[in-house]
Amino acid sequence: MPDGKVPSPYNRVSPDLLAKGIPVNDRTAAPLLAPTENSTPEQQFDIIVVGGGFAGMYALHRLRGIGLRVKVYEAGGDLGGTWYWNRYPGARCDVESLEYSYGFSEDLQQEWHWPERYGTQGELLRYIDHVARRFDLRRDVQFHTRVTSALFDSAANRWRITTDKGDRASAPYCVMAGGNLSTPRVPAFKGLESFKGKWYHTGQWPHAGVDFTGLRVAIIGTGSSAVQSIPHIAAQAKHLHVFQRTANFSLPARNAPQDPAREQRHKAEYSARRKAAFDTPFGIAGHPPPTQSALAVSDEERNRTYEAKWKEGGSISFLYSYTDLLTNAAANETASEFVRNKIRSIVRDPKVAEVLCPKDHPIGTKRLCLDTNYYETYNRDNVTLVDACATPIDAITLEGLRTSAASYEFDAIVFATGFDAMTGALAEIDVRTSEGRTLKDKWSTGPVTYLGMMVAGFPNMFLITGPQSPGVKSNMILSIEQHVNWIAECLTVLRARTLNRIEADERAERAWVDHVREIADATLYPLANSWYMGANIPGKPRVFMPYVGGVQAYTRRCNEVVARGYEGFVLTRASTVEGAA
Ligand code: N01
Repeated sequence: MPDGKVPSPYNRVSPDLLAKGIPVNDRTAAPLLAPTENSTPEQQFDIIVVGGGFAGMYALHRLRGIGLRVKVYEAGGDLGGTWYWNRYPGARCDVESLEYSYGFSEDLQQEWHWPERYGTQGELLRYIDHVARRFDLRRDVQFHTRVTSALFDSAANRWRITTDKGDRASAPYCVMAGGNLSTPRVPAFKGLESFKGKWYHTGQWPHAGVDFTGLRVAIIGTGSSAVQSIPHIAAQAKHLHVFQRTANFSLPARNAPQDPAREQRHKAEYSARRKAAFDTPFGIAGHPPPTQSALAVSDEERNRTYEAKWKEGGSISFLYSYTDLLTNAAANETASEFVRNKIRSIVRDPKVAEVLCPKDHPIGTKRLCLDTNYYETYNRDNVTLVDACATPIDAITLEGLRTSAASYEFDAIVFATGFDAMTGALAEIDVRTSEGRTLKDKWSTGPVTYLGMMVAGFPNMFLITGPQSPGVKSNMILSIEQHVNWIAECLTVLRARTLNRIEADERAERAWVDHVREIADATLYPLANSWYMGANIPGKPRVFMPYVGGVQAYTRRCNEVVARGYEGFVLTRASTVEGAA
């Protein structure tokens, strides 16, 4: 694995690697077959959707609703995307479930009951299954199938898709809904293949679960996945060593059973709340916007505010304490130091506490983690924190792991080392046009899109919550619905005007990319070595990828573009040699 990719369960994996317990989901259900030759006849659809997570599911439902023949290809064995793959212990959403759920159907949002404030991975899959059954989604989804190439045949005005199972399919339009955090990456540590124990990646966790009872376990990484899983693994393992390269800020989630009165109130005003969410920066209603700078109040008042937010739990509310926490370093430092002091008060060993205190980035500029008993876990006798910044990991060894300072023996290693975020899923597909343009070349110095939804030079290909959209900096489901609705309306307009091609204009794209960068540069976000910047993948261009101007500004812009006759897009009727829309 020289490039550090986790072997996909649906690619051929050598039997000796399989025997070592590489986390391969659905081993029995997903035959590890070589693709058949490209002799299969091409299937034709009106639109092809790549990915069956929350985005692909809603795209299927919504696009069916405007009368299109839709086909979804999904690599996993079922719907769910992130929630299908990320089955590590403690996996749970960090946005409250009453918000992190579809709003497109009033009946659906009324009938579903979320038992806890934040949904567990299992609960989210149950919800996904309910949605799939209720809207009869699975009949148009082909599972265990990874799209490998997408070619825009300009003369035919069709996207021609091939898959790892040898399928060939085409449609005038395609929707890339492969997700932002769906390509797990294991760093290219020397010696991984020699390790005699088992190893796992949090983002490709075995469906049967893993029993760590009595085992000596290492976990590498301290991002959200690690912060959630560490307390659970520590409770099982004989001993857990946590290898932390960079300390991360985490706030208490304060998860709890759903309060029935709160749920009732929420449901009574659901549609108004969903609407109001579009008028907020993160796409989540119910948090009054801050009105003053953190530097405009006394230390006592500020600490009282932070203390109240700490007790309440959740990240949005905390970052919403003051207007300038993400734009002014001095203001941010007050919040950062508040959390560092909390860490110092929770973790009994002052040396361990100091290593856990993040000092290299302002709070909130990396994805803020939410936890249950994360810092408390370091008070356990069976947990050891290793500072992998001071003593970096040299290699994985036959027995375990070696740092620059010591050797360790483990029965299992957990890689909580993250994803090739935001561009990884698309980079795994050979996207090109019949004129010879490739997305790989176009994005060689970082992704460029118009509104995070289309790429100039690649007509009729839509992205859902792509780079330069608010996606990952928002309530993902709300952003997904906004994108899919925009696309569905756009296709309806094209059809009504007997047009069949839409393409982003290069100048509009450039202006949008500049705008996204200017907004980011006015914040503290670019100061962190985050996956938002591509900083976690060696060699990846360092470009701040999300749009951080807020959901409200972004939605307004998307609506204005439509009101001005699809400003920045070129809509045409392409004469085709076959199958025009
Ligand atoms: O991944 P990450 P994640 N040697 O990239 C470390 C979403 N999510 O899977 O910071 C040693 O955040 C790396 O260290 P450093 C959420 O958006 C949501 O945890 O690069 N360590 C870091 O500590 C989240 O942000 C939920 O120095 C190495 C860790 O691995 C995103 O997914 C739950 C290393 C990777 O952290 C990704 O989270 C889980 C190396 N060579 C995830 N390489 C919820 O909804 C990397 N690391 C709650």
